[in-house]
Amino acid sequence: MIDLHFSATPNGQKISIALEEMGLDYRLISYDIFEGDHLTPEFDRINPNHKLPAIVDHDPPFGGEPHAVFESGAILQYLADKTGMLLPDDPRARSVALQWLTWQVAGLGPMGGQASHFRRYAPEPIPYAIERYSRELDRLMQVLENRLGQAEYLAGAEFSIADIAIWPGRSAAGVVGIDLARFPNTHRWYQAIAARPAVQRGRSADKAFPDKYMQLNARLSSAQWSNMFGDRMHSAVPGRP
Ligand SMILES: N[C@@H](CCC(=O)N[C@@H](CS)C(=O)NCC(=O)O)C(=O)O
Repeated sequence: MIDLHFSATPNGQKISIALEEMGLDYRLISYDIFEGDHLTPEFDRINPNHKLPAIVDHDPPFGGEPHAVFESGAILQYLADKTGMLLPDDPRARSVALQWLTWQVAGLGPMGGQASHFRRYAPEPIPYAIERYSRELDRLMQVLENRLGQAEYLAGAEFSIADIAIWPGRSAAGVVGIDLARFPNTHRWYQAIAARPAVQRGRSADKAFPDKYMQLNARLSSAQWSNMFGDRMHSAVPGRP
């Protein structure tokens, strides 16, 4: 049994989809990040970075104590290693899969997050920041489009954890003003993955993005803003004022 510490966001859905695809039993523990559910000392013991998702595996493949894993890319790799699924055995294809997985967690995800922040959450508009991150996100979407013009899936012929890392954020890119119609290869890939039964289970009603996380002009209360970006979020890390 695996505990999935989850918020209904693209990062959370990466893991619910992977667990469904791999047929692993899990218990969904939902957090409302606007309300600061992830800022507790209990959650610090699972993820010292206080972000979702995280898992606790009560039956780790190496035995012993329950094992906690944070960072969505590390969780996907852990689950692929545990099950021998969704990461190609062929060393070349495996290397390609890990390149695209890393590209998502180190590039597409953070850049998309900043584009989202400055377009949707910043207390005042900062045109330079909006332009900088939106343009970089658009460039990354073109990189994805070009790859999916060469191969069916990110790693090549096989669906892998690289696709799972990238897929949930594609619909969120529309919310920050990316014109998805410009990327037909990405659309073809998105539709093929959306039709997978395990993917549908991994984003079913209890895991679907709530409207409040998808608003273009998000209006947070001061308490919610503090939980997400301000003093409450910062002071959750021990040692911070
Ligand atoms: N690099 C992390 C990013 C995780 C992340 O930023 N999670 C968001 C939800 S999508 C979160 O927990 N936000 C709450 C906060 O920043 O306070 C990963 O890939 O797991």
